Amino acid sequence: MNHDFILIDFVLVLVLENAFGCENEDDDEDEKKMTTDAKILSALRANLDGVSGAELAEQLGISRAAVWARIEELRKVGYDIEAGPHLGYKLVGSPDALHADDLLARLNCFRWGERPREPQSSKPKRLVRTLAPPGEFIIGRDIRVFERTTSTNDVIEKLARDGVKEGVVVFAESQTSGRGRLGRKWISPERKGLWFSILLRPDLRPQETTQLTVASATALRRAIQSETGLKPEIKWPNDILIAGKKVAGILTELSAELDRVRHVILGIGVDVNQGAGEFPPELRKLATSLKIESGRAISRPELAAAILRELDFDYARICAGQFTAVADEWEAHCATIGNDVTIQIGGRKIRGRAESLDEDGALLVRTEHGHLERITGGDVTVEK
Ligand code: BT5
Repeated sequence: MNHDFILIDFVLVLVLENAFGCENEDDDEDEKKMTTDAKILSALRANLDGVSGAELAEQLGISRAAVWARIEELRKVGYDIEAGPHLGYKLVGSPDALHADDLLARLNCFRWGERPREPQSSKPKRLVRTLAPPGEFIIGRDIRVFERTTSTNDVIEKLARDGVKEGVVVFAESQTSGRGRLGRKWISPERKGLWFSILLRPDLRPQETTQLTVASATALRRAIQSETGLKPEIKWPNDILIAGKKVAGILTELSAELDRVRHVILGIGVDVNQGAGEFPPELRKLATSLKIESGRAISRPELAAAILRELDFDYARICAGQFTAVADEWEAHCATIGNDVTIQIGGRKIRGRAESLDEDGALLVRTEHGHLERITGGDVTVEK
């Protein structure tokens, strides 16, 4: 029995076949998750110069009075929606809080490769895009937001056992027991970052799941760069760094049989709007936030949607067997490859030069004794 893949990086839960009743939910589950509020926000985002109440009502199959009532509710939770006889309804501002409807709307109003339309003219008040059909993407087709959880990975684990479809994302505004690898603590202050987990059910062998950590890192890097203009670097296996400090971490947890993955939970933490003094003293030299690095507050919902879109894109690449393309991109932005590293694996220390990734996403290190070691977990220090 080969248990190599248990090493360090993953929490592996070996489960007996059919131990849990993991039936997928109904096929219309995606449809159910798109509430009226999500549809209204999606239409408003797709039509930034305004959309008439009559058209919204027709598109959603509800009365104009019902549209108006929902708009009032959205205003109460912080959406700034202008209204006027010629303007129709126009979204001019959104709160920084995470709302599942809003995140769904952001994902449904445009997809990968399409960028949001800039406001152009106030004239045509027609819906320029109808809502994306459900099922067009996987990651984020079902989004749940909690004010507070223990760890979002725990919530996803429960959903996985209940048979919920892959792609569900759980966000928490704060976590009381956020964790890193090997039971380390992950600090998750309220409304300062993005603390979320995703359920995946990929058709991969357990030892290939490092591919998903690698894909998450490339997706996170792209999203952070496009939303902030910063240039993050990736540190194998699970860190995103800016100016040498950690700004995001990935925790990949796996439930598998001997040769088949049952489900993977990707837990992602991104430090977004903490000020320099808001990190605990022991982290101040090691950690940073996007706000500290960019000098401005970053919209968490906007960043969250960008990350989910990029993750979906990379997950599609992994599922299509295109890990090499993901790995090439990863290597191009990696602070580890080509450098001398020290890797601590439990009580063992390996020194050498990080050469590349292999086809499973493991790190290949040429040791000081000239051997090529395949590293699947551990803590890497890059020697300067
Ligand atoms: C990680 O572990 O970097 C994985 C972090 C994953 C967090 C997410 S949040 C949503 C989901 N739910 C969870 O419970 N977890 C995931 P690791 O490589 O072991 O790094 C942990 C170390 O990072 C700690 O020991 C600290 O030194 C440092 N650290 C803790 N909180 C941090 C923060 N907010 N920002 C930067 N570094 C932090």
